[in-house]
Amino acid sequence: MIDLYYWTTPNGHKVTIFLEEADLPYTIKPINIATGEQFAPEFLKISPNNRIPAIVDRAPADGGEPISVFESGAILQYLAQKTGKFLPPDLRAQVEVMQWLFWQMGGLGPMLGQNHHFSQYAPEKIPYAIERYVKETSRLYGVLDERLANREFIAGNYSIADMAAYPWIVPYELQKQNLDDFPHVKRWFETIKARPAVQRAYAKAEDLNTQPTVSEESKRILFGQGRRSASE
Ligand SMILES: N[C@@H](CCC(=O)N[C@@H](CS)C(=O)NCC(=O)O)C(=O)O
Repeated sequence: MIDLYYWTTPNGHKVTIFLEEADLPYTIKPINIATGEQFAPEFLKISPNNRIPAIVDRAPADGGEPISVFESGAILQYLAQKTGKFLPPDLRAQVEVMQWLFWQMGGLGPMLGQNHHFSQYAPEKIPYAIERYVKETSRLYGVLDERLANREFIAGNYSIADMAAYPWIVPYELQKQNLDDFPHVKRWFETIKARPAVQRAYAKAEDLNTQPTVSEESKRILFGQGRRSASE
């Protein structure tokens, strides 16, 4: 059984998508990041970076003590290795998946996150910052579009690379992107959106969080963070 420490954000959706696709039993442990639950000492033991998602696998493959994992890319890789699903064993095919997974983790996610921040949440509209991240978002969509021009999924077969990227494309309108400009991304996006497991994953999010709007208090919690002291 997997415990999933989760909130209803793109990085959270990556893991519910995997768990639904692989049909693995799991329990959601909600961590409401808008109210500061990510700072609870018990959660920080599992996720020292005070971010969701994180998992605890209570039945690891080696039969030993429970294993906890934070960072969505590491979680996807762990679950893929545990189940033998969505990460091909063949060396070359695996490299294809892993480089695109890291591309998502190091590029697509962080850059689109900054796009969301400066376009929607920053207390002042800074045209330079908005333009910088909207343009970088377009560039990354362009890279993905080229990649998908001659393959159905990012690394050939449907894989953890697709599960990592898809939730970040869902808010494309907020990111000031038009999917008609990226026809291969559009086709890929519609294909993944139609998958029953993906629909189940997003339905879980809707059940949990009926108020996804970010209040002024949650902005303070999320965007006012500085260094935590070790004694806190
Ligand atoms: N690189 C991390 C990023 C995780 C992350 O940024 N999570 C956000 C939600 S999408 C979060 O938990 N934010 C809480 C906070 O900023 O305190 C991952 O992919 O797991």
